[in-house]
This record gives sequence, C-alpha cells and structure tokens, in this order.
Amino acid sequence: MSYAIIRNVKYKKENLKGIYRHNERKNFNYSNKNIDKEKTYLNYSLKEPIYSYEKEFDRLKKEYDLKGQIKTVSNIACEYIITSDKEFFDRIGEKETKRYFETAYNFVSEYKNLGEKYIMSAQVHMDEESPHMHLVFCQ
Ligand SMILES: [Mn+2]
Repeated sequence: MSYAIIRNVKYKKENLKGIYRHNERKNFNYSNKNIDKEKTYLNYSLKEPIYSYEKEFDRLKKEYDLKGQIKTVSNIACEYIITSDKEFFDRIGEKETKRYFETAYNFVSEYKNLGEKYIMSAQVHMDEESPHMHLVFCQ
C-alpha cells in the first residue's frame, strides 16, 4: 500500500541559499550521495524561479507589498517535499508520475487561497532515491 507523503519545512532567510543550491542543482558536488548525476537530466520544473530564492523573496515582498518586519529569526519561506514510495512511482510510470506532481502543485496553489504567485519554485527530482518535488513558497 502506497501513501502520498508531504513534509513541511520552515526556513529563515539565511537558509534560502543552501536549499536553492540543492533544489536547483547549482552545486558541482553534493554531500548527498543519493544523487545520481547521470539521471539529473530527468529532473524538471513545474515552476522555475527567475532569481535565487532570496531575491525571489525580496521581489515578492516588494511586488505584493507584504507587510511585517523581517528579523533574522523570522520564518519567511516554507518548503513542501511531496513524494510517495519508489514502488508506487515504478508502478505508475513516467507520465502518471508527472501528473501526480502537477496535481499536487495545483492543490498547494489553491489550498487556503495560498495563491500560485507565492510559489517561488517547484522542482521535481528524479535523480535521487525516489521521485519527489521540492515546492518552495513565501509565507
Ligand atoms: Mn531533492
């Protein structure tokens, strides 16, 4: 029996650089040994950030006039890591896997009126242990 899995992580401004480098595959070497570089080309994006997450956050804050003072201790972004087990993805195949992540993306966009515009990035990683999506949004 497979389950849909969603893990929620909160980030302060200082964390954004590190997750950006992992999610967008900006490093040459990764401490994470699960990454199979030969499969990285299979990764895809449901939302491509124009800038780094830090800059995206600043842009959103300015563009939508988000209020509130940002302190170094403030959580300013959240990341949902959406996945299931490897057997599930093996069973449903490539096309349905893509549909799974697109459905999850649309669900998060609409959930509690989050607004798609606040999603900074959505990257599907096919080059690790099992397929998963990193969905980063501004809160
Ligand atoms: Mn990943």
